Amino acid sequence: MPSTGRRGFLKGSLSALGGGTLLAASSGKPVLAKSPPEIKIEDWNTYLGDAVVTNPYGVPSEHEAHVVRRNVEWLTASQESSVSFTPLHELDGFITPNGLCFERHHSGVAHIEPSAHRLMINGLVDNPLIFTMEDLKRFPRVNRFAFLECAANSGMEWRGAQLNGCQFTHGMVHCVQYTGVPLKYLLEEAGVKTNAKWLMPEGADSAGMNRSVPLEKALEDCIVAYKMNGEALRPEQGYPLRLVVPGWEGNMWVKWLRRIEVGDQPWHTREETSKYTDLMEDGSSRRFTWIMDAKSIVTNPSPQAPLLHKGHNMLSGLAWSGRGKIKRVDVTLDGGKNWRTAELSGPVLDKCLTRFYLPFQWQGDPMLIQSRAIDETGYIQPTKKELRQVRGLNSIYHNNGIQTWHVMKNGETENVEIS
Ligand SMILES: Nc1nc2c(c(=O)[nH]1)N[C@H]1C(S)=C(S)[C@@H](COP(=O)(O)O)O[C@H]1N2
Ligand SMILES: [Mo]
Repeated sequence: MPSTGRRGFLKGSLSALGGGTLLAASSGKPVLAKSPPEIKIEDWNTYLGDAVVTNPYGVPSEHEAHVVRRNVEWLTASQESSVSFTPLHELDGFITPNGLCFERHHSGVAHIEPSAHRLMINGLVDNPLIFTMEDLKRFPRVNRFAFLECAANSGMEWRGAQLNGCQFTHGMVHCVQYTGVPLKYLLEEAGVKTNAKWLMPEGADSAGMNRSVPLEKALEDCIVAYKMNGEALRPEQGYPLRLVVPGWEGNMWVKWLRRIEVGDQPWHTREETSKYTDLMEDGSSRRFTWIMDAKSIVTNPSPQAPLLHKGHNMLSGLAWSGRGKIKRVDVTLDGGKNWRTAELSGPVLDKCLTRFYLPFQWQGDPMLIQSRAIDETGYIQPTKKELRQVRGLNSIYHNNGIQTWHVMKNGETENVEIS
C-alpha cells in the first residue's frame, strides 16, 4: 500500500471531478459517486435562521449529538465513583473541547460557589495562608497546554484486547490550555521551610481526595489553574480550582483544590493513597511511577470509526509523552512488517497531545494497524509483549503498549492483539 503524497491525492481528486462526481460525504472523505448527487432547495435555504443569542451559550449542531463522553457501566459499582471517556475518534487537532473532556471522580462532581471557595496552604511554611479566588486572580498568571492522562487509561487491556473503540481503550486523556498561577509563586508567598520535601494537595469534594506531590515538581511547573481553553474550569474538571501537574498521572491533578499541606515525607506511606502502584509478578509493587511514558493511538480508522470508502483514506491519531515533546510517530498497516513515518500536524508542544496523519490507499484488504510514538528523550513506545515481559499481567496502571486495530474486508475495525 504505497503512500499517497499531497500531489497524488490532488490528482486523484481532480480526475474524480472529471470522470464522475466528487461528493463530500459526512466523513469529509472525497468519494466517487456513481451518479451525480442531487442538488435541491432545502428548508434552510428558504427561511430566516435563528436570531442571535438563541443559544446564549453555544452548543454543537444537533447533528453532532453522537459526539459525547461515554461510560462503561460495569466498570465500577457506582457512577459517582467512575469514569467517562473522551470520544477521541470524533476529534481532530490536539485540543479537547471542554464539554468532551473525560471525567474521573472518586465521589462525584462537587458543585462549588466560587465566592465561598478557599485555598489554604499550611504545614511546613513560615506563613500559613488562605486565598480567595479573587486573591488568586491578582497573582501573575501563565497559560500552558498540557495533556492529562489517568494512570488507568488502557488498564482494562492489560490481559488482552477487551473494549471495542479508542474512546474506551484510550479515552482517559484530554488536552486543554490552562490559565492559572504557578504554584511556585504561592509557595514563595507562604515561605516554604528548608526541610520541606512533599506537598499534599487536597480536594473539596466529599472524597477530600489527596495525593503526595514532590516539592521539586511543584516548583518546576505545577499550576493552580482556574481556566481551561479560555473559560472557567468546568465543574467536572474541578471548578473553580484544580492542580495541573504537566506530564504526570491524572490522579495528582487534584480538582476542587482547597488545601495544600507542605511536609517532609510522602503521605503515601501514612494513608490509603498507595493504590496507584503497579503490582508485579513477584508480588512487589512499583510505586512513585508518576510520569506518563510515551504513547499513541490511531483514532481513525478504529472500531467506532470504520473505513467507509476504498481508495484514498486518511489515517489519523494522537501521540503524547509525559517526558516532553513527541519526536516521531511510525505507523504500520500490515502488523509491523513495514513502518512509515506519519506527519505531525499543528504545534508539537511539550507534554501535550500531538496530532498525526498518514494518507493511505485501501483496496479492501484486511489490515493490522498500529502506531508507535518516539519522544524527544529517544524513548520508544513498547509493544504490549515487551511491556508484559517487564511488568507481568497484574498491573492496571501505566499501560502504554502499542495498540492494534484489525480492519476487515468490509471496513469494520476491531480491537485485537498480535504477538
Ligand atoms: N478532588 C479530586 N480530584 C481528582 C479526582 C477526584 O476524584 N477528586 N480524580 C483524579 C483522577 S484519578 C484523575 S485521572 C483526574 C481526572 O481529571 P478529569 O476529571 O479532569 O479528567 O482527576 C484527579 N483529581
Ligand atoms: Mo485517574
